[in-house]
This record gives sequence, structure tokens and C-alpha cells, in this order.
Amino acid sequence: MTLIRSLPSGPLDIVGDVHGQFEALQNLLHYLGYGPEGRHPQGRRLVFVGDLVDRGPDSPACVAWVMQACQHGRAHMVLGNHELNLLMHEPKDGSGWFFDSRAAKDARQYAPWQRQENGKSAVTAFFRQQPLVLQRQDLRIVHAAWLPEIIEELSRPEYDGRCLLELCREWDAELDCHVRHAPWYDDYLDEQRRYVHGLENYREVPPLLCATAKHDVYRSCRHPARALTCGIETVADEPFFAGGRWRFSVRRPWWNDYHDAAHVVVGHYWRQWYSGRAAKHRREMFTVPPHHWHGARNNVFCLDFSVGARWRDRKRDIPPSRSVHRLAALRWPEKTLVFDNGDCVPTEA
Ligand SMILES: [Mn+2]
Repeated sequence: MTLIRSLPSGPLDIVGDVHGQFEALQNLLHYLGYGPEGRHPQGRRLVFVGDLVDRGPDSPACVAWVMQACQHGRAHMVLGNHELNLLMHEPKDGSGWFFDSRAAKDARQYAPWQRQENGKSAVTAFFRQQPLVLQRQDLRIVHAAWLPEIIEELSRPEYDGRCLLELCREWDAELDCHVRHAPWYDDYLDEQRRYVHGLENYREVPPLLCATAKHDVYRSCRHPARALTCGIETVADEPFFAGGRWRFSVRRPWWNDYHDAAHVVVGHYWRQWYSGRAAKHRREMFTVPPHHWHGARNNVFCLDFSVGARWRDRKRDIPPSRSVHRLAALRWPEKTLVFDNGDCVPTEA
């Protein structure tokens, strides 16, 4: 197992976060010109940016399809935070298709959906083999954040052949130890004692919990695998409610500090394809139109157009053809977007 691997040469089709939307994936592959097993007449190859699973109607089919395509050398992937949660056995929102302990709770929101009845160990064995980073001279792919110090660290020979799972356990333990010795730790415990019960209640607006914010920011930056797959955070101006709980730290647009020449493609950030005004806490992330490259050198592209939110459409009877939540691929080196409804849009720097 290597955490950082080389991308194949030649033209690529990079696919954004799929989140169990198997039908959207099949439509997208059709418009990209791939055959049923992922073969392309012009020898193009697929690269998935991670978050294949959770929330959507058929995560098992998405994994099975990508697994066979990878095994035949027609596709490559990097791990997203959702695959990492699964590997670390951390059942989180939308993972009830895999974790029985979440099945009932998640079904209320995401059903009807396909659960993984058999072959769970094949799924984890497959994810365990996948890298965090794929790169070549002109292009870099990571799920959430290209963080040079972390990637340099993970490139060192002592990480060769190390199991990601074991490494994550070591990093978790180290982080827990550092957190307990941090100057804000007692305040953090105190805040948690006083407010933890209301933090999942939208109606109970908490004050800005400064030590909790510092704790969350610290955790986001210090765990190498989490930092690359979740991105890094900074203390928020005010509390906001997202993903089912009150939060005190916001995602940081790391690409404003990215100055290398190689282009970077990521997923993860729930970009909106022209659908009105973004929530206040995400406005700083994307200050350019959705088909634009972003960052200090206009050479970073977030390819996640929120198809993971399509379960909301289903509840409102909005058909996929009219959905603002899309699955996208970026053709490389053409730099054209192709969507699951067949739209093709050139990107702009
Ligand atoms: Mn993600």
C-alpha cells in the first residue's frame, strides 16, 4: 500500500463525488463514451476523486462498479472522507447502507436505498488498497486539500508499505494526546459540558464556543489523512448550523495559498451549479462562477456539484433531469465539464 501514487499518462476523465448515485454515474459514463465495464474507445481512463458512497440510493453498486474498473486498470481513485470513515469503522450520517447501527436512523432520510448485505470485507479490502493522492507532472488529485507539508511527509520512504488503517490509529492516538495538553483543553471540556446537549438542536442558538472552535480547527489540521480528505478549518465569526449540528469553525479555501504550477482537482466542497445564493458560511469558498478554476493561480478545480444532495429532490418529486444537484466529470487535458444530464461546458481560468 502506498498513500501517494502516480496517475497514468494520457487523457483522463476525472469524476466528482458520486455518493451512491449509481444512475447518475451510469448516465455520466454513457455521455463520456465509456462501455459498460469502463472501457473507452479512445483509451481514456477514469479517475474518481473519492466519496463514492453514503446518502445516495445505491452505494453498493457504485463501489462494485468502480472496484471492477480499477481492477482492470480502467479506473483509479483516491479515498474521500466517507471511505475513510468506513475504513476506520466510524458510522456517520448516511452510512447506514453499510453500518447496521445506523440503518434505522439513516433510512428515515435516505430510504429507499440499497444496503450492503454481502461482501462487506471485499469493500473494505478494496478501499484499504487505495491511495490518498494521485499525481503526475501536470495534474494532482486529492479528495479535499493539497497540503504540501503533509504530502511531503507522506512521501517519505518510511511510509512505503504502511497500512493506512494502522497509520490512522497512530495519528488519532497522537492527536488525542496533544489535545489533552493544549492550553484550551479545560475550557473545551467546560464548553462541552455546558452546551453539548443543545448542539444538535437548530432552535437553541449557542454562543461562539471559542475553545471548541480551537479544538475543531486543531483537529482538522493535525491528522494527515483527515486534513487531505476533509480540508482544513479556521475559527468562524459566528456559530452556524450545518450537517445536523451547530459549528464554530469554517472550511478554509486552502487554494488561495496554493502557488505551484501543477493543476489540482478536488471534490468534497458541495459546489453549487448556478442555484442562487450560497449559505453565508460557504460564501468565501467559491468567489467565482461554478465553471471557473479557482485559487491564487486559477489552477484548482472543485468537481463536487452536490449530487450527494439528490435525496432531497426525491422527497420533493424533482426528477434528476431538473435537479440543481449534479454529477460532473472534468475531461483532462481538454478542461471541459461533462454532466450526468449530457451537458458539456468548457471551464474557464
Ligand atoms: Mn467529502
